[in-house]
Amino acid sequence: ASSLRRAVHAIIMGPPGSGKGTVSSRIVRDFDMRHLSSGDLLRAEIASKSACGIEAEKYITTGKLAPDTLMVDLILSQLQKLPSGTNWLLDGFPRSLGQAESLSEKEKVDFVINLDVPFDTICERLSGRWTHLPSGRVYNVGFNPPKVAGIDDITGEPLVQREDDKIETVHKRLQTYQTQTLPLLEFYRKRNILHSYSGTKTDEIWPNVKAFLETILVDPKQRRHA
Ligand code: G5P
Ligand code: MG
Repeated sequence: ASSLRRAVHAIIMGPPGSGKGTVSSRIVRDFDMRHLSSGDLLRAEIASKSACGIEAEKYITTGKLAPDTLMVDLILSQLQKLPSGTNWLLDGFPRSLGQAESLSEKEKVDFVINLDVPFDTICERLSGRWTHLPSGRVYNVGFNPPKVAGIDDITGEPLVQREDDKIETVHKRLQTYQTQTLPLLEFYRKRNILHSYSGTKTDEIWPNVKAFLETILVDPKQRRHA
């Protein structure tokens, strides 16, 4: 009785540059899930110069976390806008215990995918990342270069290097991850919903993530290429 199935709610976690955006784009390509990236949402708020964007920008450019209340309001309001029954995948939220607790008060989370990628690999990757800000699409000079340098494949619009991908800010973001976000793994491990994938290459991690998702999203309607 697929009409009775409950929506699937998932989180993708991992340090900055671990491939959350890259893996998420493969998930939405192959499965019926809505991807919500907290970083993409914040960058959209900054671009539109909203009060929330102006507030958040100070934190992003220094590699710190934006305040919990701002993030919880932003994400929960987005989730409320989704039609009921939507399968969702949160990328980059929650990132603190406070955020995780607020989320768990409002929403059931079925599983957490954790990308465990060494910090050395990350520093190398982020220096070669190019981003299409309006869509959040990411490229990398070596790994998945755009067809034309500096131009988004789909829209033909310019790509930019994110302000916070400067090496000093990357180090700060990794520190923030270690002190504030890493403890969340334990929060979800205790609830028996944490699934970790280790590696230095997304192409090696992805088949394992995909195989896991196929065991959860078993209804053919939830698979794009079934
Ligand atoms: P974001 O935007 O969530 P981060 O730092 O968590 O930022 P980021 O940088 O977006 O995460 P990612 O999505 O994990 O990284 O990784 P990605 O973009 O897919 O891949 C990184 C690069 O590596 C890309 O160029 C990709 O092409 C390449 N790549 C992928 N796989 C491979 C591979 O196998 N090989 C190679 N060579 N390359 C590969 O958050 C930004 C800021 O917003 C605030 C914070 O200030 C945060 O710092 N924020 C929040 N604050 C508070 N609470 C929250 N919940 C917040 N969320 C965001
Ligand atoms: Mg990302």
